[in-house]
Amino acid sequence: MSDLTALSGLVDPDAPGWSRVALTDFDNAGREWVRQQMAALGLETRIDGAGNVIGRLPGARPELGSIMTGSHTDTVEGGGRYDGIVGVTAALECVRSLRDSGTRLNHDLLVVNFFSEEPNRFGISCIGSRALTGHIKASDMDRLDSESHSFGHALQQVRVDPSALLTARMDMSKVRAFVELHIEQGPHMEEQGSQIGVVSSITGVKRFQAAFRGRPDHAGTTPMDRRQDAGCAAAGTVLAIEQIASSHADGRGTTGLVTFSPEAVNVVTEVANLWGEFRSPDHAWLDDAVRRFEDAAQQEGRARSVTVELDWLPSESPAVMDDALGTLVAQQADRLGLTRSRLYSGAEHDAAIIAKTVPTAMIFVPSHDGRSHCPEEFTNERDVVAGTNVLLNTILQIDSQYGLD
Ligand code: HGY
Ligand code: MN
Ligand code: MN
Repeated sequence: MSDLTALSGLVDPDAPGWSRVALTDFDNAGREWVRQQMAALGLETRIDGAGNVIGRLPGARPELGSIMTGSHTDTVEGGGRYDGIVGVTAALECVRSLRDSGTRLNHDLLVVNFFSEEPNRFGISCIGSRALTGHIKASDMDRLDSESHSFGHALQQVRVDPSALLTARMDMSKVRAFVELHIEQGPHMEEQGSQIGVVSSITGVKRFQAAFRGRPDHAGTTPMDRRQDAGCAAAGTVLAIEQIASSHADGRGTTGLVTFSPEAVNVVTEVANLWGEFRSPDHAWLDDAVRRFEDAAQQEGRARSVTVELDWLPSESPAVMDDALGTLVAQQADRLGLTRSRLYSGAEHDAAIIAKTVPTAMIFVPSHDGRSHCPEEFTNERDVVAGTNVLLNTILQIDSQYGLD
C-alpha cells in the first residue's frame, strides 16, 4: 500500500486528478520509480526498446520458461490512483513475498510495467505490449496529433527510439502464462458484492479519426441553405455515434475530442476533426457498428456538401481469456475465502494484446461506485490486498502445474 501511495503521488502538479499521461516526463518518472523498486528487490532490470520496464526473478528451472505479470503506470489526463498501478505494485509485492518467504519458483517470473497503455494523443493504445508482441507498424510512427506532430517525434521527446520500439519484439513462446491484476473500472463487482473478478474476455475496441471538410464563409451573410458547414456535419456524427451504441446493451460509443477550424465564432466551419471509438465484447455487433457509423458520417457530409475522410486507428477485436487460468484464479479466490464473480472487461488492457500469443488471465478488484478515469477512482485497501493475494497464489499454482510435464 505504501508503494501504491508513493507511485500514485508522482503526478503532473498542473493537471487535474492524478495525471501521468504517456509521452510526458511525468509518465517517465513513474516508470523510473518502478525500475528503482525492481532493482531494490534484486530483479534483473531492463528498459526495452519500447520503454517497457521489465524485471526478471530467475527461477530454479529457467528451461521451463517464464510466467509474466504486470500492468501500466501511465494514466489518462485527470485520472485516478488505481488504474494500472494496482497491477504493477501488486506484482512488486509478489516478488517481495516470494523473497521474504524464501520461495524459489521453478519458472522465471517477469514483472512488466508496460509503456503507454492508455490511448495517447495519436489515438494508439497499449504501445508497449503491442511492441513486445510485434503488433505495431512503422507507418504508425507517422500518425499525427491534433497539432500535426508525429508519433515518432513524440517518442523521441521522451527518449524512446522509434526504430528500437519497432524491433523490441520479445520471443513470447517461452512465456507460459500472463496474469494481470487490475481494478474493474465499472460498477458490477460492488453491486454483486464480489471481491474478486475472474475476467472472461476483454471488450473489442474500434478507434477512429474523422476529418470533415466544408467551406469557410461569413457567419452573418451566408444563408443557411448555402453553407457547407463541416462543424455541423461533425456534430451530427457525434450524435450518430451515441445513437448507434445505444442500440445494444453492451455497445459503447464515445467521441473524446472534436476540433473546429478556423476557431472563429463568426466563420462557418471549414474543417472539423473528431476522434472517437466503439466498443463491445460482441465481435459481430462491433463490425456492424463500424459499418453503420461509416454510413452515418457520409450521410451527414452529403447533406451539407461536406467531404468526410475516416482513418481507423490500431484497434482490437474482443480478446478471450484462457479458461484453465481463469479456473486457477477462481480456485485461489475460493481457497482464500473471497467472494468472486465472472465478468467481461469493458476496459481495454495490455492483457488483450498479450492474449494474442500467450495464455492470459485477468483478476479484477472492485471500483467504488464503478468510477474510473477520474479523481474519484477508489478501491479499498482490503480489496487491493485480496487481489494481490489471489495474484500471488495464482502465480504459485501456475509455477507448480505448468510445463512440469
Ligand atoms: O481505455 C481503456 O479502456 C483503458 O483504461 N485503457
Ligand atoms: Mn488500465
Ligand atoms: Mn485506463
